[in-house]
Amino acid sequence: MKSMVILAGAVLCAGSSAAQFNYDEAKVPKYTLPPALKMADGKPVKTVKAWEMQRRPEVLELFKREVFGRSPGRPKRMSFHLVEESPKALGGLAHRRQVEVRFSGKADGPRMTMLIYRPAKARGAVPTFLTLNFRGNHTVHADPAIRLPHSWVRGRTKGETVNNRATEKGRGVAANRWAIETILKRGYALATIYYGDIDPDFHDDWKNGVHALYPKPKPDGWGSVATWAWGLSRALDYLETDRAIDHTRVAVMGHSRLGKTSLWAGAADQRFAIVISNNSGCGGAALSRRAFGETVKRINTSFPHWFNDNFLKYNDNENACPVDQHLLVALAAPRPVYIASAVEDRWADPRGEFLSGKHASPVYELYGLPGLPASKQPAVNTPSMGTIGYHVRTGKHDVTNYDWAQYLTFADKHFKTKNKK
Ligand code: GTR
Repeated sequence: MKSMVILAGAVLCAGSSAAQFNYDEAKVPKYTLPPALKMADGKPVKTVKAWEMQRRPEVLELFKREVFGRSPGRPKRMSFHLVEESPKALGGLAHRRQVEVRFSGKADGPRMTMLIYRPAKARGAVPTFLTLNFRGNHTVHADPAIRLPHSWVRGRTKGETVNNRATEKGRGVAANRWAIETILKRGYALATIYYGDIDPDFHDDWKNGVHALYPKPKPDGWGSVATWAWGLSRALDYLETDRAIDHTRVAVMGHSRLGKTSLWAGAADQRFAIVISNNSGCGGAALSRRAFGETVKRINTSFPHWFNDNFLKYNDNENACPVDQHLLVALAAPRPVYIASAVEDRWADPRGEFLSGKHASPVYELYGLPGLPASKQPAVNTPSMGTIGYHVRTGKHDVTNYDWAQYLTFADKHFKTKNKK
């Protein structure tokens, strides 16, 4: 891993300053986006069939080859183990399960632990938000029964980790990002996994996490974002076996690098019913060609392990890339996608995130669905919800109760959940 200092939401490498990045709308370069509804050879795409049979596979392949990398399928020997369960968690509000997914079937091999809370009183299978977390399952709630992660963890506060192992000090430290009680009261389950269980977030040349099970990839092989997304698909493999969960109504949600991950998970695996990107920025919902805030070159330099090696070709050369991020959103069609920005999160280019939703809309319209209804970027704290939803809220790079409130409303609308608030 390169030497770097991690600040809230931004990484500054030694010797660089934020001044070299553009935050001026007037200085956004002129660009032409690859059209959603035209094949790479210029042939127009006029029907859902042509989108699904020709253009969508073409775009998906381009993202695999040029951006995120190719992932393997479901491992043959993968197994699921219920390691803990309580029908009366969180003061009786939740039924809690902790499930270990052993990727090679071995207890001491690469594995991830999923924490699942569902409404204790729910009758029948419930819709679910599936999300990765940054600091360990035990950080999402003060619940003392949540297991500490077994994997490498980057501590953020004093004592949260010792030698990159999580400690009790981290319990509940990220709870303000997880509206767990609200989610449960609205009739949804929440399933979460520590992302480092799948692949620890540093560049180690594909040795740790699940990469240990596979040969070192070629230049178009899976980077960490694709690997985390693969882990989400494996989580969904488990959820398909859990009768308390409605696996046909799973919304995959993620913040920041994990928002990039949820977009790619939803693109690569069409079993996800709703895709939610929270402040995902460069390599996520933001259009790369705008080079506003974080750029392709910067992200490839700070985080060489996130994307595949082919993506390096587009450093300072975004226009040469055969895809841009509106096409990542379009890969979710006709499933609903929600894109959330924050005013102070300029590094992630809120306007570029909005424009991705806008430019993905023609694909939804082909299906006879509204894409993103707003013609201009909506005012602050004024969500626009079609089959694509968008908001820009006040505040910084974060996940807030406001964000969750919109995701719940959006999920109610599309899952047709009957809810008393
Ligand atoms: C930043 C990175 C962003 C975003 C963020 C995060 O430093 O530049 O692309 O992913 O990290 O994931 O917290």
